Amino acid sequence: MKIASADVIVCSPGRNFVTLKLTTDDGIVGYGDATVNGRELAVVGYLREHLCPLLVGRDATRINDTWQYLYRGAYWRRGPITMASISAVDQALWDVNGKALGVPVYRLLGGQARDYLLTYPHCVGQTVEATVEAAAAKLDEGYQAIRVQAAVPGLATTYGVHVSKHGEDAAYEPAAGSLPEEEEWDTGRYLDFVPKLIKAVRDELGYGFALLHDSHHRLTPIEAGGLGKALEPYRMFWLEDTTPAEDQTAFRTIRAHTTTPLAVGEVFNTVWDFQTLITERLIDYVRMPVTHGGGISHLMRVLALADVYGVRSGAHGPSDISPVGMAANAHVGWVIPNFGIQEFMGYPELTGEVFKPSYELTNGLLRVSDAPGLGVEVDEEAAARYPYVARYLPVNRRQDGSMHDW
Ligand code: EZ4
Ligand code: CO
Repeated sequence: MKIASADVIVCSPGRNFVTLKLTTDDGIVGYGDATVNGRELAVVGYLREHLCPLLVGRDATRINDTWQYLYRGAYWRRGPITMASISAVDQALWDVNGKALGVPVYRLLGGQARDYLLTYPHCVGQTVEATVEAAAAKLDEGYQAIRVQAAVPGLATTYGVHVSKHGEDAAYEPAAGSLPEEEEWDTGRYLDFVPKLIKAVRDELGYGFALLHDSHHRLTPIEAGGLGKALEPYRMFWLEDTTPAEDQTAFRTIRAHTTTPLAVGEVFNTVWDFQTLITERLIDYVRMPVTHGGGISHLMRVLALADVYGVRSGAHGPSDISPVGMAANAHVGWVIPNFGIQEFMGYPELTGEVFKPSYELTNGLLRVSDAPGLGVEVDEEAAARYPYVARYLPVNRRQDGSMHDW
């Protein structure tokens, strides 16, 4: 079974997605997600110009060898663009091989290890009261885990609580066409506010569910340690991305100050980003998703290392990872011993016109299907109706006008 063609599908059904399509000489089609929000066409260029020519004619059954060929064969390797591109190839090859053998990918990865995947949605509001209400509504729907974010008083904007036409979440809809939106940041206001928000959620709704919060890379290590300590009474499931993620040693400081569990890695792309964090037991959850972390093959390897140190999975699952990438996350979660939780933010309605996943989400529990491969169909005619739209993620400034991490 040889790869006969490699094509890149770019579409924007509600938001941009980049999808690699591999077709074998016996007509089997496999898909892989390569969406990097706000930098989509850089990945398209990497795939079309640099990887696709290497793929045509290769043996489609040699997934590991192809991974090594693309990774070791890139002298300038790693980074989100390279690793999302390699990931798409890896996902598409697993999809092809599952379809060729008539089995779901999880069967090839070792088989089912659990009956469902615990997921969490986003609960947001402009006030504490509205956020508690949004959280209560999700718990009523049957969710057992929720992430809460609320507008910080005194700031014009807050990460994750933007009102856009797709709902109250900035990540749904980066600014279209123009320059990035500018958000406002003040660490003091944020640190004063978050413990009050989390306390209100626990006081009103109790402790019978997992509670998560995302700091989105904005604190210093000592600020992060202080926040983690302040949140200890509320028994968080995790505190996410407290500090800018490129500094692994920051977590030594954070860890020394708090027992609140820590999650990091949604912007990571290889095992090397986790080496210190995992082997020194500085984190509790690996956020790296299949799409941005070199594919199913590489994420499995990272999670095998994590398991040795008692670290569990908690894959990024925003609406800017396509249903193909979400399915790939789910197949990995289905088989590993150290699954923790899966983020499932949800998709704009239009996305469902192009991507037809067979996984099922019921009462916040995600189950993969027995469809061969990854189990996601892509309607290419529908994709053609929604051409790419240039969009940036926001940037972030402190109140004195200087740049801060978004
Ligand atoms: O900001 O996916 O935990 N989730 C997040 C996301 C990210 C977006 C960026 O594209 O931090 O909302
Ligand atoms: Co996050």
